[in-house]
Amino acid sequence: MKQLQFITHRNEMYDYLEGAELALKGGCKWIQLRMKDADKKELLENAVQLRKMCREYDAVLIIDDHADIALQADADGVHLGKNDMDPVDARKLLGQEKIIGGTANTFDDIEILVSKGVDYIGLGPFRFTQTKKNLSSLLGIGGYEDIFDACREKGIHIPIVGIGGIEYDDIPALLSVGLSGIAMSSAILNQENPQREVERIMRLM
Ligand code: TZP
Ligand code: MG
Repeated sequence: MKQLQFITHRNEMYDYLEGAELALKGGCKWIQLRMKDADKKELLENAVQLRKMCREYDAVLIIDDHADIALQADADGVHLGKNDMDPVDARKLLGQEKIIGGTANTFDDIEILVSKGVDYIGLGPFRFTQTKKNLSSLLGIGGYEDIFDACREKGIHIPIVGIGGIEYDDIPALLSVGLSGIAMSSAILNQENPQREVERIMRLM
């Protein structure tokens, strides 16, 4: 089965944890707590609360950017962007049991992240999105195809998840390129019924 990763965000309707709870209720088994504007105290409070919720639903909890918060909240792992802690240092801090993910925009990024021992890679952006500021070049399906060709050529077989502006109708084509999963935020939260949208996506996975 392919994986849906829900990335938290907030909009006029839902706060971070409200959105996460709807994703969990819809059957999503992987939540990334992403709170770009929060300070560490607020992030830790939300992480501890979401830790409990994810345990109830038997879902994985990953903290965006902050390995120290992942450790303090006893989350399952951390997702590191290019400006965050080096994955090698995060591994020293978190140990072998925790999950470390990294962001890639190119094949070169993937090679570097693999050499640094990450467990999975978030590759994007697929298309324009307002959820993330300072977006890198858009990949489109063609970009993913090229990068997967390069991975196969170099014998790289790490789980890679697509991210950035992905909508329900994009999923089949993206999965057929070779992605092991899809990370989504706004296309779920902006639905009239986010929980039902997650249920629909999970059926597709
Ligand atoms: N990294 C690249 S795009 C993105 C992140 C965190 C945002 C994903 O959210 P959306 O709303 O599915 O584009
Ligand atoms: Mg980040």
